[in-house]
Amino acid sequence: WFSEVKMGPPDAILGVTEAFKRDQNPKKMNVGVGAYRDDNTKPFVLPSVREAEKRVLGRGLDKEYAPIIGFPEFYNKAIELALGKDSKRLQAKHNVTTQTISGTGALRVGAAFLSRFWTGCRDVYMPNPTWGNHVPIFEHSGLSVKRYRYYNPASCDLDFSGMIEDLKKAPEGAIVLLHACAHNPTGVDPTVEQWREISKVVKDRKLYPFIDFAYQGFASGDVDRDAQAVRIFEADGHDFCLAQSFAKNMGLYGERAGAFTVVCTDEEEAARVMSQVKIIIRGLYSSPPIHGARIAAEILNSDDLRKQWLVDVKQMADRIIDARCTLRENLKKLGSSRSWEHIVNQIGMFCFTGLKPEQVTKLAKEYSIYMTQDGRISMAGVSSKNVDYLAESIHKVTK
Ligand code: PLP
Ligand code: TYF
Repeated sequence: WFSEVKMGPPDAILGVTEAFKRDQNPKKMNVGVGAYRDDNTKPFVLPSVREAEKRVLGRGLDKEYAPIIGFPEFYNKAIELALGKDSKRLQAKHNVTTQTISGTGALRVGAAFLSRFWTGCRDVYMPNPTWGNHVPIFEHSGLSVKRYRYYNPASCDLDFSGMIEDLKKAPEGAIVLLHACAHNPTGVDPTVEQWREISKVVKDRKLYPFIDFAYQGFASGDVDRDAQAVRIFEADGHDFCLAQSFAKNMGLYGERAGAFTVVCTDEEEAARVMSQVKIIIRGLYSSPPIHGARIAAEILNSDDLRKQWLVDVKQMADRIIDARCTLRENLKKLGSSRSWEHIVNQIGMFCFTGLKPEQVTKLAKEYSIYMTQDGRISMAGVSSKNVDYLAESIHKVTK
């Protein structure tokens, strides 16, 4: 039956882990996938998550199906975390919020909803570059992927004028995908002033914002500060879609806890949109997984756990910032003639090194250091124990 099916390529990001696993070198490093590691490069379960899980298990809950849209104790707190307690749109009940299968699920449900109901243009404008999975998520839903300029490799910084120019040229009614903070893969975010201008252009050009918020807390260590862009869009009166993930900021990767929101024009529209989002989810996977959402809800609803969690998030963000500084310092000490300032200027989980594909290949082949082909390093995989080796190896391939 499937004799015509061609072999597909391995995933650009997850394929890196597969290659890493096959390598026998004891010095090998996996700085491919964006998953936080502790200073011993071991997966890290947040203390707040451990405690929340204990409390959840202590309740002896059953394993019944969750409702189609998940648990309200989870999704109501999730959207409040993004928009803030004082959000006017939440108070006015303009939001349609559902639990989803992590951030990917939120994007996929959103893409399916827009594909079915969006009456504007079917183009989705994404930053160049963007998270690799954004493209198939929207294409699988039948929308057409376009790009806006985002990163300037010459300056290792935001190409803000290019971005604004491209957004101004986008057709009226197009969808525009924005990374709320800690842009993946570049680690480069617009400033607050730039966000205000982006918001204005999106409004003037009648574009529809879809905001991907996968790293709340990971950019600055402060969940409210990282929400500034989203809150600017709310304050400017946009209607928009929002995808949230608790994979990174709660370290709940495999638990798949996320949320999807449509901020609607009014409560009546929200009721109609909710009915259709439910129909879409039912047809895709019926209902979301329960355990991760229970843990996240436990944290977000208890004062003590929430406090602990904010400390945990800050600790992860700070360790990454430290690792950036050490990597840059080491490269300087080794006498690298290149400027590695961007390593410390970029934020969030990733560093877009500017390494060329052949240098990336050499690092994997000769030094057993595995990163994505675009030269992205997951800083979360860098520790005080392997940072010297990483710096030396990068120096050797960039001499
Ligand atoms: N969006 C971006 C930009 C990401 O980097 C990720 C994960 O790496 C996600 C969404 C969604 O991840 P998950 O489905 O694990 O929540
Ligand atoms: O490192 C990244 O950019 C992501 C991480 O189910 C990831 O691709 C890995 C697995 C997954 C979702 C996201």
